[in-house]
Amino acid sequence: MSERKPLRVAMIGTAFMGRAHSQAWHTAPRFFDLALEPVPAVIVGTSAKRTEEQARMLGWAEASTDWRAVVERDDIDLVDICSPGDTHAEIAIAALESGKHVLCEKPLANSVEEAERMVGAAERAFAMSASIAMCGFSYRQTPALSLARQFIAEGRLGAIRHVRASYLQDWLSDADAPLSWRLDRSKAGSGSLGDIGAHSIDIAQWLTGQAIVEVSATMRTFVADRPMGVAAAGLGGVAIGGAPRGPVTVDDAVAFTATLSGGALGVFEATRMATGRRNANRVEVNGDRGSVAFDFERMNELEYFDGRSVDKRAEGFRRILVTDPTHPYASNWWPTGHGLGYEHLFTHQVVDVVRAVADRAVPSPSFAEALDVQRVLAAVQASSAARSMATTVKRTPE
Ligand code: SOE
Repeated sequence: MSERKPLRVAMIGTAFMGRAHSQAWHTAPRFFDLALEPVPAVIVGTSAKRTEEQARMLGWAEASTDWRAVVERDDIDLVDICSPGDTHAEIAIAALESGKHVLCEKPLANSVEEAERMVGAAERAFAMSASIAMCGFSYRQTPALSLARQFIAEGRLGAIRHVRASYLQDWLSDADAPLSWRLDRSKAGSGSLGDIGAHSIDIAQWLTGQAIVEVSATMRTFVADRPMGVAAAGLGGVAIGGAPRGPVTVDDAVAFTATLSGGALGVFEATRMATGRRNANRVEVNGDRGSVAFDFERMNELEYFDGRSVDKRAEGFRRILVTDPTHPYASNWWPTGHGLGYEHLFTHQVVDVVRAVADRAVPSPSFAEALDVQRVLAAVQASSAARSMATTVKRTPE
């Protein structure tokens, strides 16, 4: 038996993120030296049958359908929120007010107003009981992106001029892919923008240390209605044969330019309709001395260009295989060259959250950092709605 003090976890959500977080709660204490031992205590869902099945499958001691009762229990220390965005504020605030630590999936909320209330609750809880509140922008925990951030902080890239980020998926390319909660504005807040564009916004600000201060955006919904569906293991669910169609109330795609506080120019794109691109979460940063480039579809690699090299004939982007023990998080895994996968991000996220709890430290990404992303999401939506920067291209009349 472990000598470590337990950290008893209740997780809300049984679907994709619930499964990813579950494996992380089990794996993190086996591979990393943690001061506390996470205990997967209660999993909470909406259907009793599915929640009990998932408790058995994913290794949770108990199943419940009553999140309110669970967050008030004295034998729970941390609440992990993996449910749709419209539930985040209510659950997180209730958990923080009853003295729990909180890990909440991204985007933090469905509106700036909700996110502000969550930050207020997090600040009060930290002051009162050192309760921590972290948001799950899990791509920060990719070893290659952590290395990119170290390079930028060390000045290897020099003054940052460009941030180019695109997050491309294709699970909505088929116009008959079913209507899931991710396509319902009242549940998800927005579409590609909040679901995946939020990751790019967070990565851009975190990598460069610069805030996005101005945006000019266009959003598009290509498929206005879709067949009703049922949840399934994949992202989109499964359409019910002959089902009626319901309206899509979010964006399918968004593109925007941005100005960053240090003067860098940002170009962003997010879509779940980039046919053939499965999870191409890409970012490139160019400075006056060097560049880095990353694509999650090759998540173990970071491209790095060192513009100060003396051997000009051999100059070019080099591919760093980010699996050496000197690379972030890598020393706890496999021998050099034996790569990591998507699930490792969540394991690293648990490591970071448990360390913040043990150290009584403000975690990163904090709720305040996630509110900052929320403000950018709101500005992008406002800019697109106002079409403020849209200028019609003048053409010769036919
Ligand atoms: C769906 O587009 C999704 O599951 C996102 O919600 C996640 O944040 C991303 O990591 C993978 O794709």
